Amino acid sequence: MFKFLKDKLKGFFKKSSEEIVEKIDIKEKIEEEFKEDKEAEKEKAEEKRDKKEKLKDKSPEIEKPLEEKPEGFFAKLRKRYAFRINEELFNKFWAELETVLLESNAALDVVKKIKQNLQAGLIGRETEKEKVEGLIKEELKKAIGELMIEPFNVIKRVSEKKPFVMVFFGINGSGKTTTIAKLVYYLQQHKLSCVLAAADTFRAASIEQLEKHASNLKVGVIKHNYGADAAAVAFDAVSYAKSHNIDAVLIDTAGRMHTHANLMREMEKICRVAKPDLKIFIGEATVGNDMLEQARSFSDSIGIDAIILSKADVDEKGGTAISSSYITKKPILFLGTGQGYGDLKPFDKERVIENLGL
Ligand SMILES: Nc1nc2c(ncn2[C@@H]2O[C@H](COP(=O)(O)OP(=O)(O)OP(=O)(O)O)[C@@H](O)[C@H]2O)c(=O)[nH]1
Ligand SMILES: [Mg+2]
Repeated sequence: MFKFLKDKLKGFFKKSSEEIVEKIDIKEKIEEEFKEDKEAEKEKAEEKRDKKEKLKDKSPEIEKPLEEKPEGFFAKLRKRYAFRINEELFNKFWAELETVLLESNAALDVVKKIKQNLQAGLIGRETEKEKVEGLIKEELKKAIGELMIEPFNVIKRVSEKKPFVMVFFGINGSGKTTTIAKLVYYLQQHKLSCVLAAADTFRAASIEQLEKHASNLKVGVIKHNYGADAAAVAFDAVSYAKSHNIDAVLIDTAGRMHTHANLMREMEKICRVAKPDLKIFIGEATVGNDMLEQARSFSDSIGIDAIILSKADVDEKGGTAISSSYITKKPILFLGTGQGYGDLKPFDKERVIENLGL
């Protein structure tokens, strides 16, 4: 997972730390940065000499050595090895890091935000040359961490209201039906009962696909015929859950492009009728920036509460995972990590950052 970004970052740090630390003339930087210190020292030395001269003139016999304040160990070390990260140095490595992030499917706005955070955290910082790489990595981790929103506890939320209604939407083939089945499995593991609504009355074989999962997982499916009103199916499923004391209703919907006005209106109707407690956008991690655009459009027209990123197991790049929350301002709840029922992992910010190998 996210191998591309991880490898690219590794390559970037390997190359850049060599470039930053070795090729940049640190000595020159030190001299530049500490020129002021040197001038002040020179002035101090001249003052001392003047005082000495004056004392000599007054009474040469009682001449006392002037107290020499020894220069501290750390001050010496700082002069020899420390340098300040300035804008010029920042720009040198940023150009390359920016390419790494963009190639990894991070959204443009996200890359801009990372730049701002890094600039704020790095420019003007003083460090020893050996610590530059570590410092940049720390700041990068912090910057990426700030982009992601900590997800809420799904089990807790579902347990708070009965029935808890969730509707899932996204473009065609993004993994909605499979993710619903995985989520049923996850809820069952936490002793929560479920019923499914086959509100994709549009795509051939969609109802049978959902029924197959339902039969494997031993949950009920509320269905109408193909071509029926999707909102009516959702409504019936909620009524069924109410009358059968079921904890959660999961509404499967037909895949739709965010640009298709009629289908977006149908989605709005489903939401009006079923009054979902959570509107979940299922996006394919591998799709990158297009997925973020879809999420933004769905968010603008229907409003989304959370995201599940499917197919994270086949997403080498990783930029979508770090960008989705910043773009939509909504949390990622889970990552789909395979085709089995157990392949749904609660989204964990720290784990994602760890995965980047920084
Ligand atoms: N590797 C992998 N494959 C997945 C994952 N989630 C879904 N898939 C696969 O993606 C394909 C499409 O999944 P569906 O669940 O049918 O997608 P959908 O969004 O319901 O599709 P439509 O109803 O046609 O819009 C299937 O072959 C799934 O097995 C995942 O997390 N990882
Ligand atoms: Mg489907």
